This record gives sequence, structure tokens and C-alpha cells, in this order.
Amino acid sequence: MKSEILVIAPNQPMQMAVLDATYTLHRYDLAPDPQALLTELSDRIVAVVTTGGKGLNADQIRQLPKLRIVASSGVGYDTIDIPACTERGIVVTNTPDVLTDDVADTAIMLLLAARRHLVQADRYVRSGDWGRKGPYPLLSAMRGKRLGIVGLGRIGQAIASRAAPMGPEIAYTGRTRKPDVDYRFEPDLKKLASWADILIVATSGGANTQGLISADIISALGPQGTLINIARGSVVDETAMIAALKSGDLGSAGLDVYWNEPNINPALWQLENTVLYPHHASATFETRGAMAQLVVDNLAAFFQGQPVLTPVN
Ligand code: 8YV
Repeated sequence: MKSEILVIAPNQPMQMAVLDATYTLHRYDLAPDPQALLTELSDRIVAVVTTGGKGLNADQIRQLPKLRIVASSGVGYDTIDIPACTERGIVVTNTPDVLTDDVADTAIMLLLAARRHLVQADRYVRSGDWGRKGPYPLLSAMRGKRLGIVGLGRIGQAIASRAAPMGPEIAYTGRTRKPDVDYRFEPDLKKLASWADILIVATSGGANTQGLISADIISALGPQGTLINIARGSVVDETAMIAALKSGDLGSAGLDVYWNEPNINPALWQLENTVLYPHHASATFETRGAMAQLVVDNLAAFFQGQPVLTPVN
């Protein structure tokens, strides 16, 4: 008998084919009435395949009494009710490490695009304004600027090591000082933001960090400051950020994540000083393939009675 898996969100095609050959897949993601499917399969589902975006909530977990493992594609698991899973002994896996490089690359891309006006300057060239109006205004260098990183985990460290050759001073904040890094630790986020020209948010999402980048922090970063967020939209007070970007109290922003994805606050569309990316930091063929493979490998290990490769709980 094949184990029965509920697909809340699909994987890459190659890995879906492997899953399809190994297990019985039920497509919640494609079901005309997903709740009816959940009710019908309630007693048969032993595993869930999902993503960081779609997650698995407490209500869904409650309706799956036989559930034993949730294999998610994505490093973030703020959309999965981890305490509810842990309480029931349900194993949760995510996909760290394999996406670190792409996410760090994206942070640097957004940083340079925001500070060197890539999108606005591209428009300036394409519209013929360069010929009509003359040279584009001067902008600001990276060397000697102050870069603050909020959350120096794997992704934060990869961002720091990419930024370092560009010559900024680097400091970070987080719950604890990292013993094996040379960057300056600043325990006080407000002090870090006041010091920094650039603040990159690379911390995890969820209740603990919700609204961490508050109006106060945004105002400390200031009119010359740049805010980059590749973490979760929930970490930033988006209303305060939009107001500050509009009024010039915050200089610029480069964003991959938002409060309401994919239907983001339309006020963001109008902001000239903001570069917007569609939560796409890990979205390369290579990385999404590796993430999908990790989902397959975690499930294989679990059903063979082996320890899973990347447990969350
Ligand atoms: C994915 C992410 O876009 O890893 C994460 O936490 O946010 C991204 O890599 C997401 O998990 C896909 O739903």
C-alpha cells in the first residue's frame, strides 16, 4: 500500500513525478473544493507536501488525525503551525542551505538597484530623457557606508560576505552575538538603525518578529537610509514604511516580501524610490530544484524509518 500524501502546494515537475510514482498524491492545490477533499481523505493522509508560502494551519492539522510528516519547500515555516505539529508528534521539515546563495544574491541585487536607481535610470534611458534632459543625477557609493543586518543567520551571513568586498562597515543585530564572526554586534535594533545607511532584514518571520521594523526603526534609518527586506513582509510595519517612503522620511527600499502576497498594497506601485521583486529570491531552476529534491529526500528518509535530513521540530 502506498502512503497517501496531501499536496497543499506542488513541487517542481521532476520531483512531483518522483513523488507520484512513490506515493498516492491527492491534489488539494487543484481540487475544485479543497475542504471537501480534506474531509473525504481525513483518515488516510499521513504526509503533507507544502511550501513556505502556503504552509499548513492548525485547522488543517486538526482535520488530519493520521498526519505524521509535513515536508515543506522553503526555509521559512511561519505559515506552518509548528507547536500544533510538535504536540501531535508530527515531524516538520524545511529546506535550509540550498537557497542561501540565491536569497543573498537577491538582497545584494535589491540593495544596488535601490541605491543606484536601476529601475528609474533604466526608464530614464528608454524614455529618451537622457538625450533630452542630460545626465542622470549623481547617486551614493557603497564604500564607507554603514550596513546593518537584522538577523545574522545563514542568509544574513551570506549577505554580509557578499557586501563586504563593496567596502561598507558592517554590523548586525539578533538575539545573540555570533561567536565566529568579526562583524560588530549591536544588541539594540534602534541603535543599529540610527547608525546604518542601509538596513537589510534577514530574520525569520512569525509572531516573534512581527512588526519588528516599526515606525520608530524606520524613522531612525532616516531620509538617506535604504531598507531591504528579503525575510518576510510581516517583519516590517508596511504602513509605516509606505508613509515614510512617500514623505521622504525613508530614502529608499528594495523589497522581495510583503504583508499581502501576491496582492500587495497598491500604494507600493506608486513609489518611485522603491524596487519591488515578486517574492522570487529563491526562484531559480537550480535552487527550486534543490529545494524540491530535499522535500523528496526528507519524505524518503521518513518512510524508510531514517532520521529526516532537515527537521524543524
Ligand atoms: C519560497 C521562501 O518562495 O524559503 C522561504 O522561506 O520564502 C521562499 O524560498 C517559498 O517558500 C515558496 O513558497
